[in-house]
Amino acid sequence: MTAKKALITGITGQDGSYLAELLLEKGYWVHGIARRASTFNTERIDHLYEDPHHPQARLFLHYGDLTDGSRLANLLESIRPDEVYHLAAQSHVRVSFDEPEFTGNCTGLGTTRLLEAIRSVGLPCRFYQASSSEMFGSTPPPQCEETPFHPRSPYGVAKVYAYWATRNYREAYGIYAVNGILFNHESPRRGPTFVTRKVASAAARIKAGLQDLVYLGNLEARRDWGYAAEYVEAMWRMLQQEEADDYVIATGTSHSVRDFVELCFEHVGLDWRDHVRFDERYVRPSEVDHLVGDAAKAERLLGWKPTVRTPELARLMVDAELGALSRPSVPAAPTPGRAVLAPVS
Ligand code: NAP
Ligand code: F7E
Repeated sequence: MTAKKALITGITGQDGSYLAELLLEKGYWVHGIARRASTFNTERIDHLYEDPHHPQARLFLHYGDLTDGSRLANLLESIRPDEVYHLAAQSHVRVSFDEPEFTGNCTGLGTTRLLEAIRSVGLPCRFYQASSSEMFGSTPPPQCEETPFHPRSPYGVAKVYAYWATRNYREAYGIYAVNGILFNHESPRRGPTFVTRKVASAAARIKAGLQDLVYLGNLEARRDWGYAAEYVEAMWRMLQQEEADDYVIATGTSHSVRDFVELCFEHVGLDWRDHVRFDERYVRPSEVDHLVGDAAKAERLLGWKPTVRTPELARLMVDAELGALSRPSVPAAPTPGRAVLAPVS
C-alpha cells in the first residue's frame, strides 16, 4: 500500500510539530506550509527534518501564507495530499484585540481560502479545521458540540466564521471536512506568551535566580488545560472516520490561572505571592471566564481519552523549563539539522 500524504498548515507551531511527529511515526509523507521569516522559525520541527535530497526524507516544507490564496491552490495542486490539517492561525487572543483585521483575514478568511482551493482544484482530500473552545466564549460550562457560541474576542469571532465555513463546504460540496473543537492544550512547546508557558518559565527562572517577578493579568479565569501531545492524536482520528463530523476535545476539568500559578511555584518550592505582580496590559477588553469541555462524543466515537490532567501538565512544563536552563544554550547560527525550506517538485 502507498503511504498517505498529509499537508499541515501551521507546522512550525506547537500542534503542528506534535502532529508532524505523529504522522511520520504512522508512515505518512508529511508536507508543511511555513511562513517566510527573516529568522528561522522552524525550531519546533528541526529534530524531524532531513535534507530533502536524502532518499529517506519524508518531511517537506514549503513557503506559504494564509493570506495568499493562489499560493495555497498551487501547493494543493502540486502536493495532492490525502489529508489536510489546517492548524495555521493568528492564535493569540490578547493580540487579536490589537490586530482584529489581520486576525479576521488570517484566522477566519484563511480557512475559506484553503477550502476554496481544495474545491477549485477538485481534490478528494479530507480536511481538519482547528476550531477552538474560544468560540463558546461566555456560554456557561460544560461546553459540548451542541453548546451555542458566544465569542468574546476577534480571535473567537474569526474561529466561529471558520467553523461555519468548514461545515458549509461539507454540506454544500460534500467535502470531508471536520471541526476539532479543542480546549486549551499546552506543552513545553507552547508559545512563550501564553499564560501556562509564561508561568512555567517564570517559576523555573525565579528558582534559578535569573529573575524575581512575573507580571500577569486576570488570575480568576478558568480553563480546561490538557496536554498538546495527546490532542493531536484526536485530530488524526477525526480524519479516519467513515463520516465527517465535529468533536469537542477536552479533559473535562477546570482550574483557574491562579491555580496554575500555584501549581508551578509549589513544584519549585516557592510561594507564588512573593513573585507574581499584576499588570493591566495583560487584561482583555472582554474575557472568557470559564471553559470546561465535555468530550464524551470523542470518547464514544473516536475512542479518544486524555490521560494528562492540569496538575501533571504544570509539573511537566516546569521540569522542561528547568531542564532547558541546565543545558548549554544552542548556537543561533544554522546547523545541518536546521530545516531549510525546499521547493516541492
Ligand atoms: P501556534 O503555536 O500559535 O501556531 C500557529 C501556526 O500558524 C504557526 O506555525 C504559525 O507560523 C502559523 N501561522 C500564523 N499566521 C500564519 C499565516 N498568515 N500564514 C501561514 N501560517 C501562519 O498555535 P497552536 O497552539 O499550535 O494551535 C494550532 C491551531 O489550533 C491554531 O489554529 C489555534 O488557533 C488552534 N487552537 C489552539 C488551541 C490551543 O490551546 N493550543 C486550542 C484550540 C484551537 P509561525 O511559526 O511562523 O508563527
Ligand atoms: O490565556 C489569562 C487570560 O493566552 C489564558 C489559545 O491557544 O486557548 C488559548 O487562548 C487565560 C486568559 O490562552 C495572563 O486573560 C492572565 O483568561 O494562555 P492564554 P487563551 O486566551 O485561553 C484557546 C483555546 C485558543 O484557541 C487560543 O488559540 O490566562 N491571563 N495573565 C494571561 N494570559 C496571557 N497570555 N498572559 C498573561 O500574562
